[in-house]
Amino acid sequence: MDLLDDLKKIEKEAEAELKEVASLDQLEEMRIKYLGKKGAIQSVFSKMGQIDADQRPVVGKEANILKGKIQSWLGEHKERLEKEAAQKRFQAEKIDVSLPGSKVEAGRSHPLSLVTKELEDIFIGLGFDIAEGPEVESEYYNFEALNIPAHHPARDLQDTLYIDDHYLLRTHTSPVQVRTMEAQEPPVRIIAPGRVYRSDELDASHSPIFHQTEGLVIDKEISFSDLKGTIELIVEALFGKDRDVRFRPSYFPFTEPSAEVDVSCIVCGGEGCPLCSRTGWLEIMGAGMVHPNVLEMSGYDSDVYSGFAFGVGLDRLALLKYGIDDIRVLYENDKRFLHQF
Ligand code: 2NL
Repeated sequence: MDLLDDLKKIEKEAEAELKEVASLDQLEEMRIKYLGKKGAIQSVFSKMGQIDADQRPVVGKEANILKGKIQSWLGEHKERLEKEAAQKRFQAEKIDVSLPGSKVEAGRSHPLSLVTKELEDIFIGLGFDIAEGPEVESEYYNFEALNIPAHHPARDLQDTLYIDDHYLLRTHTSPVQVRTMEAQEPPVRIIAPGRVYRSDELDASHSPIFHQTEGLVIDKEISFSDLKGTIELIVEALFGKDRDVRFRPSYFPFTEPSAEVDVSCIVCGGEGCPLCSRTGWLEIMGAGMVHPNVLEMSGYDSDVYSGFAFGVGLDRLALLKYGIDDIRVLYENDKRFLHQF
């Protein structure tokens, strides 16, 4: 047996195998194979007893040299693999600090939110509460309780979006006021802002979804002059001191008497221009004294209590206040439009 030959074979084999080692796991396998307790070098040492005594120091020396050689090969290779892995990681984690940052864009309030908030602030200042209610309503709360009879055109499929035979998308926020009256005794001082629905085709001045704020005041001895005073105050807060206010007789089933409220044109001041169709006036809300039937249906004694109510279209108010000529832009969510507010 020639152990020196064996050592040479082991060296050649290890040298070739090392080239194929591509991972730290493979490297460890190789270490065990050559340098482990049952490894190739150890097997040479364990055969030492079978060779001539004078050969033993020579073989021992060579075996130790090869052991050291393989150890240093493995060490160098390990370093190389670790460096490559680190390089790969650095490449993957590379950050180009010269790239522009990703900007967090600050949000803006929608013009409808702005006018709603403005109205809420004004009314909170006057001692009103803000009331809310469901957008899917029963025929009772949306029509019946508001003295709107069965044959009234507002109830028609043409005008109202029905969910089924008895439920519909509220056509005004009045049901919120009815629910408030049912739930509490006078005095009542509330506004009900919110989204309402009608079966309208979308065009520059109509949208099937729009927004309204209704107000309701009920107490003993509330008169039409309370209504006038309150509305004059609101108009001043919304449009400034220079505006005139005009009340025109009108009709709503839920108020008696009823009025349309006009404000002197915010563009021409009353001279007549395209915005006001040369009348000098802009119609901004409807109002009136709450009909006794409405009070009675909600459980209030109409001999003791009286009240006034009004309704403002928030979309139209937003268009007027911000000089917008098409309602559709309020619902398109085009950021170029929304970012102007
Ligand atoms: C308009 C007209 C109006 C009311 C809404 C109301 C509510 C109750 C009782 C009586 Cl619970 N009235 N609301 C009254 C008059 C007019 O709105 O043209 N809105 C845009």
